[in-house]
Amino acid sequence: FDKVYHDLLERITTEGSFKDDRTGTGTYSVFGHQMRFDLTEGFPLLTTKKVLFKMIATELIWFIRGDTNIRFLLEYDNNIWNEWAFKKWVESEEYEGPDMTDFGRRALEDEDFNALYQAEMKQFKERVLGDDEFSRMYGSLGNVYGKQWRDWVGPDGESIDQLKNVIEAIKTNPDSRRHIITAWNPAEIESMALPPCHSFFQFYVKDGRLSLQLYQRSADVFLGVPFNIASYSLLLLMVAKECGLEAGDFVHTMGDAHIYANHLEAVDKQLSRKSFEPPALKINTDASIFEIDYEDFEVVDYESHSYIKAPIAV
Ligand code: THF
Repeated sequence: FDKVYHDLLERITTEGSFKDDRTGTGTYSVFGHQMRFDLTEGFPLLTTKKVLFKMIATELIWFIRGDTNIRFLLEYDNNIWNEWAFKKWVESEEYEGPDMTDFGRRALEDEDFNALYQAEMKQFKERVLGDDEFSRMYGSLGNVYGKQWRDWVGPDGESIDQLKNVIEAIKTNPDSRRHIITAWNPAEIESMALPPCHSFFQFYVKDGRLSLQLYQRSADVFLGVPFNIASYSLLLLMVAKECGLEAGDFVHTMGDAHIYANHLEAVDKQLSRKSFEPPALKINTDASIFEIDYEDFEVVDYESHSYIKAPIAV
């Protein structure tokens, strides 16, 4: 599994071309890449750096619940979506603290500002966790993944539960070529803190095996992709179990696959490491996919190299 991912890192570092991006960091990118993971061989949690399964599992459960408020994530000490909610807060009318324009970049460049930012972020998290009214207003990321998966609003205001519908269709009509869930809702892009990166996926059933292919329009290959691989593989295992099928392949198709310029050193470090055998994943419950908790998952025999820290681009 690590090799498939390392091949992508290597492809971008050798063939990738430099491009400016929305965040002002700069990236090396290729356009169009596909990886395939056969889940009968194990669970694709990378081993050449430590990847925090808890963050991946709690984020996925959050999507499945149709939740779009970071409070749920914070309750599990999952901080991966904080910056996007924080951005909405500091750009709002109500915010009266110190100027946080471009906080992502400035926090990296200016130590004094970073201290100010950390303090402001700490307060923000405490308010999202402790203050219901504030949380409703500013903990929400808008109509992001969870909303579109579970409650896509149709032309007459009706709610479409894409995830429920697809599971039902896999059970009753496995050969269908329409097992699709899309988070890319053009009418609602404006109301999202960040337009969906992993935007569209499809299931496929053959010989009792369920496969899933994801189209990811924009892939932060060093920080995001290890999460995305494990997340969709976990979703595939959960849906397969729900439908009484075995898991087949997770196929990961990417549009703009990029490495941020300030991740290159971290990438070199990771590429120099030898991989371990992949772990296995167990789901220790018969609860339905809509009721599974984080505690029901068990990662078995995960042996990995240490973390490699790198800054997230906002
Ligand atoms: N924005 C950017 N620039 N990259 C992304 O991958 C990304 N995501 C989500 C939304 N916007 C994005 C958020 N997903 C980490 C991992 C995934 C994220 C956000 C952040 C991250 O920082 N991981 C660290 C440690 C995490 C921790 O300890 O809390 C890591 O080392 O893996 C694409 O889905």
